[in-house]
Amino acid sequence: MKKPVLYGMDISSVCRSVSLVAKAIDLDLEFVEVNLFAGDHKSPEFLRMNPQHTIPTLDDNGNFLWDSHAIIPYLVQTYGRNDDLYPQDDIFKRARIDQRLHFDNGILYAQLRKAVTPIFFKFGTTIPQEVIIEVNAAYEFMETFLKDGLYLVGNSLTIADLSCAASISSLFELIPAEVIRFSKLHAWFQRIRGLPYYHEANGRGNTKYIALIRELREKNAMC
Ligand SMILES: N[C@@H](CCC(=O)N[C@@H](CS)C(=O)NCC(=O)O)C(=O)O
Repeated sequence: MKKPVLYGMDISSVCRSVSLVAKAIDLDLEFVEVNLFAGDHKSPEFLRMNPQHTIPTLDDNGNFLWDSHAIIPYLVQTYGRNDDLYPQDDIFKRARIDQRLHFDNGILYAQLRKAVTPIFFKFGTTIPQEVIIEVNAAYEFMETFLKDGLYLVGNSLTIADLSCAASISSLFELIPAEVIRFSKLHAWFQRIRGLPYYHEANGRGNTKYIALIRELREKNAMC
């Protein structure tokens, strides 16, 4: 059996969330860079794996899977030494984790895309006001999720935290969250940042991502 291969880019939040989970379960993934700017994801070889041409895409010995929110539970269930990050027997806890994964995909990641699309593709320099409003509403929801526990589902780290943290790390840089209003959210994020593998799996790529956005904003302002 070969080790699973992750196709992606380290600047992409949804790829970083898979890297966070892989590190959390101590899984040795092979990482293959797919340069979206060069169109690698539209090559016939890539389209054979993932006709939807998105990263991250996983190749687990010829089983191809895409969407980070499907890849992450798959990796924990297949390669995790235990089910702490995604419990099998506590069906309701697992359902709440799934809900947070959908929250990440449908709200956090969706808004992050809306925030950066004008900058990447439309020579924009600012983040649309409606996105700022939606993201603040999402911060508010997360503050509520954290009302009764240290993590997004209860008092232990789960894949919901790792998935949302990758999006939040980028959103916090682009749309800062007020510290007093969102104190639980900030404390939670500090907890995630304290994980020994955080920097390698997410922090480094996020810094590159934010630097790229800053550079593009400056360039677009000169157009
Ligand atoms: N919900 C998906 C989003 C995947 C996605 O849209 N990835 C972007 C990069 S961050 C992409 O591959 N875009 C290229 C394309 O859609 O052609 C996930 O969580 O994996």
